[in-house]
Amino acid sequence: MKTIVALSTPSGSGAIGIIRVSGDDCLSIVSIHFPKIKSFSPRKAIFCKFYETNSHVLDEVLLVYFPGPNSYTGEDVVEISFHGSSYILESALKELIQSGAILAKAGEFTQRAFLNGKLDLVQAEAVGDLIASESRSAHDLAMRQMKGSVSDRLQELRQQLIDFAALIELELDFVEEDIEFAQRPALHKLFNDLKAEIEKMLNTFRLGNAIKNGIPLILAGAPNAGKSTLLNRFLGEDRAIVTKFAGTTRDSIEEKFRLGDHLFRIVDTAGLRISNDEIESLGIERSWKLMSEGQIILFLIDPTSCSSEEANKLEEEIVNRSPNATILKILTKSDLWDKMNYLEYFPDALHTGINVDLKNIQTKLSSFVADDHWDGSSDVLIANIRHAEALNSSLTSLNKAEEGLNNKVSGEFIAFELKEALNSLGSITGEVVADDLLSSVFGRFCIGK
Ligand SMILES: Nc1nc2c(ncn2[C@@H]2O[C@H](COP(=O)(O)OP(=O)(O)OP(=O)(O)O)[C@@H](O)[C@H]2O)c(=O)[nH]1
Ligand SMILES: [Mg+2]
Repeated sequence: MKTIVALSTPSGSGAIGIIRVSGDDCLSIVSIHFPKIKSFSPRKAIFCKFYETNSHVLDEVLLVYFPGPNSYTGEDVVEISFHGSSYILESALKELIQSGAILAKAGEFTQRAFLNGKLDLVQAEAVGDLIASESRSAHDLAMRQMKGSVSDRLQELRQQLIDFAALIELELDFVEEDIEFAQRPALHKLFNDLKAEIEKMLNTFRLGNAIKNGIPLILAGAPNAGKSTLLNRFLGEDRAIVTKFAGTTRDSIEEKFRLGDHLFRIVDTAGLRISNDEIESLGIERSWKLMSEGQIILFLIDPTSCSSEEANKLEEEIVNRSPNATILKILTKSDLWDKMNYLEYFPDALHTGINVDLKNIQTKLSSFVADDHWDGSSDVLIANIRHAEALNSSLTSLNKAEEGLNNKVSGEFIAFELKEALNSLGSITGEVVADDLLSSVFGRFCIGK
């Protein structure tokens, strides 16, 4: 493989910047710039000078050599820590390219690690997730995937399918004798078990995705209820416009914030009412749609302007439109009212207001997260849309195969669908690699990883 080079730390100035080189000619290319080093001891930090080809010293650096196959990529790798000036780092890259290395593409180091069998595709993607993780739960999830929990489970599923497909193939070889090696009741049971397993994994996607990208938290309620005010308080900044006029928020506003170990994606929406204003109506439509996709809805009620009957009616509609969401009722503007008065009508509600801290709401949110295992504590979690799509298509193939079995269609058809299901499962870990798969997976990485 040609030797690649890239800056592995973010560009810009910093205390240090690390350039990584990997490939067959790694040592011969690097040694051009370190004429004083007689031997590159493996895995030892060497303090030395980096020379440009014109013998000018560019920097004093720390160099570590990892001989393949015991390196990240499985190839010979050298990592050089420079002082983090953009001039030094750009010059060093230029020098190494002049000496024969080529600039790495996004994710190419990890792609080589995959191609050299150092990690499977799920683990490679987990490296990307780890770099992008913004909370402890997202970090834990990526670490678990790197260790291979999803890969192991998929491997078991694939093995069962392979055994199954082998029996069907055997039948095909003896088609004239009309022998059934694969006992039908046992086949049906296997189908059901497999499908249940895949469905179980698919069901974790909502959770896995929420942990990775933030748990969706929708602020909903009538106009003027205090939604944007609460958004601003969660974020600690004046992100959304707040006015005394009902119908201020038109378009939804989405921001992330961290609470304890978790990342939330909080969405402020247009207040819900029948409106003759075309723009506001579009915003309200969007609010309903967001709520139907939401996981937790903070339903805000200003009890000074909304009766409990009106609030109950609105809540009923929210429940109807988003049956899977957890709804947390919050009475707002408590500084304006006598608490006992209104809390009597809404016994299960929390409250907020000027000078009321958010502790009670935050504690409740944390308890929801723990109850629904949004802390990433489940063993196998699907957090990647590519994996979910592949699981879905394997399920489709299994359904077709089962239908074929019920309708007594030819073994060839069943064998074909089983192979399709196997391919879909195999594409998740990278055992089966379609042409454009690798570029789409690794293209999302940053350069230098
Ligand atoms: N006294 C008091 N006023 C509040 C409180 N929360 C919000 N308000 C006021 O209520 C009015 C509406 O607040 P917003 O946060 O804009 O309400 P909203 O729900 O986003 O309204 P729309 O965007 O129109 O749907 C503003 O004048 C706020 O200052 C509160 O806790 N106490
Ligand atoms: Mg608003």
